[in-house]
Amino acid sequence: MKSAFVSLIGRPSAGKSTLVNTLCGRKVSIVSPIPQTTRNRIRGIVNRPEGQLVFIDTPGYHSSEKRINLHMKELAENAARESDIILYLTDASRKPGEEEHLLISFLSGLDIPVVLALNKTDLTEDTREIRGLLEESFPSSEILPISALKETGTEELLQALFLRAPEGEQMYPEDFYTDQDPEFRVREIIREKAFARLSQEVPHSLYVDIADMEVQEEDLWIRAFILVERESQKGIVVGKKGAGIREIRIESEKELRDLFPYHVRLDLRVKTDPKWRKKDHLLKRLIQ
Ligand SMILES: Nc1nc2c(ncn2[C@@H]2O[C@H](COP(=O)(O)OP(=O)(O)OP(=O)(O)O)[C@@H](O)[C@H]2O)c(=O)[nH]1
Ligand SMILES: [Mg+2]
Repeated sequence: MKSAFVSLIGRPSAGKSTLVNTLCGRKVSIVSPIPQTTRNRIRGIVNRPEGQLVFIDTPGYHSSEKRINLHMKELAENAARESDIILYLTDASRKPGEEEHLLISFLSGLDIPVVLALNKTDLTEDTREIRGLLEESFPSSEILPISALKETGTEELLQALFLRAPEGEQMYPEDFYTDQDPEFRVREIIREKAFARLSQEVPHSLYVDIADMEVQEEDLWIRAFILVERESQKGIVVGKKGAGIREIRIESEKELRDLFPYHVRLDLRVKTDPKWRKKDHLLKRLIQ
């Protein structure tokens, strides 16, 4: 049996979380068009007759001196260092930028096999520039064209990963597809629904906290907060006559009801937590 930890590394919005979900055949990690959606290391487990691959989705690789970005970059780097195989995902629809060069220099310094996947090939035919850069940087690695969204090339990618995976015992029972605790999943689903209806700086300025979760017979009661940095952002999230927060609540409840075997009742409110992105103790708790 084969068994490996595979870290998924790539610039923000390359499609890492979409790919983890496609490979696992279900939603493991939240997705949005906003760069830097993923803030954590998220495990998604794939079981096949060949063995088990444990994927580690990571925050998009991005260089910035902001404290939160430094935490996220370190998290991605540590996930890469601790994995058996690195799956480096690039976005074929964008010109390779500074992030690509930074990543290539980081990955070149590690002694871990790198598998290269070129994502979003449904959007473009011309992949010469990014291919050229990858061929030059990783001369012995094959480049696999895929579309995580349209689910093309992903079986071939799995086969390529199993080929490089070492022999070993499975690390999780076969019916596991992730190891996230329920509270974390709730926070992430609410964050995804909030990201879907907000723009510019507001998504980056929010996090979600759970006050309590309690089962009462058929119901799962969840009391949660969306925390933003400023009063003005609170108004944006709440929306006209509360329409914004209501929509986030309803969308979250829909998905949570599919996830938990209870009738989920969500009490969702908005609060401010000024300068939370500068609080190291909070960042340590939120970004891990
Ligand atoms: N057309 C197309 N869009 C894709 C594909 N894969 C992902 N996307 C879209 O790209 C956007 C970003 O996807 P994510 O999966 O959140 O990207 P990510 O790399 O996890 O982003 P971060 O967590 O911010 O680093 C979303 O709008 C996805 O729907 C693809 O193969 N084709
Ligand atoms: Mg992501």
